[in-house]
Amino acid sequence: MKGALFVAGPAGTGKSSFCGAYKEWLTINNMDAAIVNLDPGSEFIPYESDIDIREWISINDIMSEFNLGPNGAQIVASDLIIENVDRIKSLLDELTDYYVIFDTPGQIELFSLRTSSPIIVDSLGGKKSMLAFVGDSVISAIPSGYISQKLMYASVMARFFKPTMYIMNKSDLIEKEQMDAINSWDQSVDNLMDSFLSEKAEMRKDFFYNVMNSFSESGLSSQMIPVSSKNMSGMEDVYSGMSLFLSGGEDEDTLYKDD
Ligand SMILES: Nc1nc2c(ncn2[C@@H]2O[C@H](COP(=O)(O)OP(=O)(O)O)[C@@H](O)[C@H]2O)c(=O)[nH]1
Ligand SMILES: [Mg+2]
Repeated sequence: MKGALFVAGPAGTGKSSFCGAYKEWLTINNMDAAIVNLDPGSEFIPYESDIDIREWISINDIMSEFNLGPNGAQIVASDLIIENVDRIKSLLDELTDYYVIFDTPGQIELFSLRTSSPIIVDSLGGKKSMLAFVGDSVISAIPSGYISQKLMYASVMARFFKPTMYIMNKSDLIEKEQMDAINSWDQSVDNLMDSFLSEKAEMRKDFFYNVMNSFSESGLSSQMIPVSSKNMSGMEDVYSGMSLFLSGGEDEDTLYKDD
């Protein structure tokens, strides 16, 4: 395997669509790419998977075996992924020159809050593992949505402590002015707070100012990559981010350095 990209994010932001689009982009550009579907609960996936956890884990079987509803079964299913790691690893051994993209469970907490997930990432991708947090451009275009998704992004980083790209998917659904506003929030916490206060005038500014300022000071705000999985735009920027990491340009030490 050349590199491993674990794609995480809230439900419906387009993780699976992004996995499919990125694989297609890599393939068009003459690179070998494969997708591992790690979401046992997905009913439909918008790509052809190369390895699929649903071959070994079935939500319906878990529901009847453990007498659980769909939500409980999804949690058990996430924890059962780890029992299939060796099986997946032996299939990955055959993909020597491949970029491998891992699609993760639909709801973010099923991946980022399970204690098994960082172990799964380390076992499957090792030192070549990077994460991609997929956020939604439409949600990001509103200051409160921008802030909420940034906090989710931070929670993924706190959990996995791996280099993590911020992919802002569905960029085709927002206007140029909205994209400009998002960029201006990325550039300046003052701009973000001005917009946030005009959305929620009753909010206390200090708390969020300090939180967002810490993003800005740590360099995390500059990493959002606008992408449209529908139009296949932005994929080359994702590839650059991955290449930079894989070539040693951005490792855990440099990403988390304090200054
Ligand atoms: N317009 C647009 N829709 C998208 C894009 N990516 C995903 N979608 C749609 O968003 C919905 C959720 O996508 P999906 O990939 O299943 O999200 P997931 O739950 O995060 O895996 C689907 O209806 C997709 O067609 C995009 O870049 N642009
Ligand atoms: Mg999905």
